[in-house]
Amino acid sequence: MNSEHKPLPPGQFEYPSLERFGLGLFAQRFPYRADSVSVDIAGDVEHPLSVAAEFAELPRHQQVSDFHCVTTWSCRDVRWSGVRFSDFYQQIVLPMARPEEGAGFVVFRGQDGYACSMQLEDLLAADVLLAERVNGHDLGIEHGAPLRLVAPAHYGYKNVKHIAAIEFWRDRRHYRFPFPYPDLMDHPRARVAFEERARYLPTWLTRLIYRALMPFARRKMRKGANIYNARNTGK
Ligand SMILES: Nc1nc2c(c(=O)[nH]1)N[C@H]1C(S)=C(S)[C@@H](COP(=O)(O)O)O[C@H]1N2
Ligand SMILES: [Mo]
Repeated sequence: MNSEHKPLPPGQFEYPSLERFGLGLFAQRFPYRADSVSVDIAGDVEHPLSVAAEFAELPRHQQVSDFHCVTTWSCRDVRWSGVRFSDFYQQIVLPMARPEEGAGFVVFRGQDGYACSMQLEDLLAADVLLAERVNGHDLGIEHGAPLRLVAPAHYGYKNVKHIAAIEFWRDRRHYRFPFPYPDLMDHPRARVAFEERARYLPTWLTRLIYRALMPFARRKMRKGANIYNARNTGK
């Protein structure tokens, strides 16, 4: 389908490029190991483990999908490649980590300290990737090196970058949205099509607040990346 005629989801406007974005707290936090993938699998599992070589052997997929940030900007037609979450779950998590019955509350932790949860059933959708590449390049520190989640049906904040660990829990006891940000910013599913931006607040208010905050967050993230790049090219 020609994307120019595909309407954006409710409350979103088109932004011309995928720029580094996120919560201000993480603007100057970066991955400590950006060049090789290693994922800790933990939580209510019989056998917690860390995978690297096993992950490298999974089949790779490419997909083109639109990216929707909760602050109302969307970037169309982002080309990702990586491993389907469902392959990772079926070929690594189930046989090797052996999650307990009902461990369907999944927490992703980033190397920068960011964390967000997803429901297992949402992660098993065919368009959910653990991505290593974007638009023909390996992920850089801007977009989540070495590995990030891509779940196009869910707002950007669920798409955790710089993945360090993936935890499978039976309940949400071991998780909170990064402090000091309020829990109400974190909808348990955050589906774009249903405009599940946040909890409790009316949609019109959430749009208004986020739209106002967006330029500040963008500026902060840009500045953070510039500082990182200056430090790492100066060496
Ligand atoms: N580790 C980590 N993942 C994160 C964030 C972050 O600050 N740290 N920000 C989230 C938000 S709010 C958005 S919109 C997307 C932005 O992805 P991008 O920087 O590749 O555009 O990453 C999400 N994943
Ligand atoms: Mo976002």
